Amino acid sequence: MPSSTHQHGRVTAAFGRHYEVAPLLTDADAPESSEVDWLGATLKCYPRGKRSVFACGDEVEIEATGSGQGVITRLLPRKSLLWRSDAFREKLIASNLTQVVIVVATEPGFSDLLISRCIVAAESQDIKSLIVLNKADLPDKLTPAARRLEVFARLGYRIVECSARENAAALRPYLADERSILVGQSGMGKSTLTNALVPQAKAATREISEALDTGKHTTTFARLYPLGANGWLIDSPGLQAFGLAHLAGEDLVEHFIEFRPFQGQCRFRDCQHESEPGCALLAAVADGRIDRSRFEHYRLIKSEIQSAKKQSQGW
Ligand SMILES: Nc1nc2c(ncn2[C@@H]2O[C@H](COP(=O)(O)OP(=O)(O)OP(=O)(O)O)[C@@H](O)[C@H]2O)c(=O)[nH]1
Ligand SMILES: [Mg+2]
Ligand SMILES: [Zn+2]
Repeated sequence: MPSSTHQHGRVTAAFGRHYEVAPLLTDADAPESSEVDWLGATLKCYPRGKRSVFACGDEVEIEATGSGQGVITRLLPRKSLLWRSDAFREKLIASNLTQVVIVVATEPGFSDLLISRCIVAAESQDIKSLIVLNKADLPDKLTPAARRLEVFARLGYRIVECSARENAAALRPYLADERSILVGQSGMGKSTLTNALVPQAKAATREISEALDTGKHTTTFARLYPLGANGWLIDSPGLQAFGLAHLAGEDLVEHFIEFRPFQGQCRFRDCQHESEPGCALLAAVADGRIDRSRFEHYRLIKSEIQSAKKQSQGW
């Protein structure tokens, strides 16, 4: 039963055992809890019960226990959940997102397979994807990097070029009123973008050479920042792998949006799109209606899901 000590909160950082939770103002007439300008006013919260795991972005019910601390008593329903997994482990990344912002840069080089993985994760949760090409201030490298993104642009994914160092304003309209997470490889500039967009953020950034030398990522946990009146932005640690073992293999094809028109068009109902005669997907790859690199990404992710399923079953 709600009492004065019960309130709604948003998980702004997850540290495993404890969480940072920002209190939310709740309005009985409004369908959604509204955010408050909470920077610096978060509570250190522990979950009630040992097994509960929360994600950055979760809306929770908390009970203040005094001196800036509290207990998480309930998880409110998640509208979306981004997580990664291999055969043995699952890791929550963030929840209640409206958008995944995939950050790549003119340098260091980026993986287009990782972009496809991020898009698949977003599509599987019915949330938007946006690709940011950062470090546009390095002109020699801009054209080749932009060219590598054309395949995604042709599919309709939005691409924004900007420079976190010089001017990140181009990105602002895409983030207004959205609940976004910045994801991508280490060194692409996610934290620098966060600092440019959220002046109070002071997210840790470090020279890439130093980051690579120590083999560590600059950002070690995801953190949520308020952005504009109704939105927020999560800065997350660099992704090295983005395992999607939790996806059902048969659904994967749907998360490659350009494959959808060919679904159900193969000669065999149970076509695996490997080497079967009359496969509509293979035919579309052969005549260029489906990009070969995207089909390759599909194959790699699919075989990874299959082998993770076998491993976790102990085969
Ligand atoms: N030239 C240039 N350098 C940038 C830009 N944005 C970021 N950098 C530099 O790139 C390096 C990495 O930036 P970070 O913001 O720490 O990268 P990150 O994506 O947060 O990295 P992780 O936290 O390790 O995932 C730093 O040296 C930044 O100064 C940019 O727009 N232009
Ligand atoms: Mg970072
Ligand atoms: Zn087929």
